[in-house]
Amino acid sequence: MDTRRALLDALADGPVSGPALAADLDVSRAAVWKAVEALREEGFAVESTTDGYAAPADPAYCAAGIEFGLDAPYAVEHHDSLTSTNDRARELAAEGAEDVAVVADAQTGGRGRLDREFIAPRGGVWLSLLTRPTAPPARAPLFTLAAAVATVDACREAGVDAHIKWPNDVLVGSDEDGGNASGGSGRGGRKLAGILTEMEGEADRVSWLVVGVGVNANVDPETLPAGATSLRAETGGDVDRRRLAATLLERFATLAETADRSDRTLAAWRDRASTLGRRVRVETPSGPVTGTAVDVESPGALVIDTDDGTRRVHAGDCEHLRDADD
Ligand code: BT5
Repeated sequence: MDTRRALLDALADGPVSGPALAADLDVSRAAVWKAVEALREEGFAVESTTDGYAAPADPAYCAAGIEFGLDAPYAVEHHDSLTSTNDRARELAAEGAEDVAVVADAQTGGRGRLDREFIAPRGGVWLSLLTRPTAPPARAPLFTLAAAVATVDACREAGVDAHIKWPNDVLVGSDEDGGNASGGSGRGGRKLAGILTEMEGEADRVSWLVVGVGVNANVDPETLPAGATSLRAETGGDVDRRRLAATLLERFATLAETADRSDRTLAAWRDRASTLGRRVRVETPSGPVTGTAVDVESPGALVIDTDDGTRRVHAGDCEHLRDADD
């Protein structure tokens, strides 16, 4: 483990003196001092107390802040602004990196699926995690489901009752409480977060996988597309983005560890989904499929009971229908 992470871990256990740290980490005192200064420079304001170095009471939303006390095997890279955190993670993948989470305060060219634009102003959590799972490419959608579960759990911890709309939207509320005259938009609620997974693989193995998650955390919904909401708008106050990002990474790591046991991820997903049991219309690349969503199957297919029998759809945009709509 590098000195930086070891230092963060030591600080998580309480104040510790420079000499004790040097002995524990088996490095020189000068190396400890340099590592402390580097953390401060990043924005993690290590305090000097009579008991030695101590972590800041309220760590900032920066790389070290997110890594501090993080129970997941990821390093964090923080940027003030990027075109897209997914693009940066792909760049890191090309350089051979793995297990890195890229976060940015703002994105100027955030991407959704099918090259749609994703608006990502300051205040949100825009995060892309680069991993190299030992899984065949066909199982990649399971990681998207895992990310949706992790995102919902992080939002719920922040006090917002989020749910998943297949395949990867994280929403709050339902159409019915939107209260518009047409009785709902079919969106299935207000969109709080979106997920974009990209990967490169060979025939039998994923080479790299980038899971990009965008959560409208402390963002004014007026700066977002219609139908979007933010954690701040839902809770009435700023949420702790550092905790949100850390929880998201920790939940994802736990599910990814057991990705060879898809039943765990699927069960967690079903538990948090609002799509199952609903009448839906999914726009698939080969045309619309309408019916009742009855289940999700590995690696992420939505099972729909239609008038013409059971259909399994693997990709598409899903609309929640009111019974009279179809
Ligand atoms: C998504 O696509 O929702 C996936 C979004 C993934 C964004 C993350 S942020 C970190 C990482 N870096 C990136 O560049 N991307 C990832 P999709 O399901 O295709 O939805 C896109 C649609 O959502 C748009 O066409 C808008 O209608 C709407 N939208 C755009 N920005 C939004 C926002 N901030 N909140 C809610 N809805 C938004």
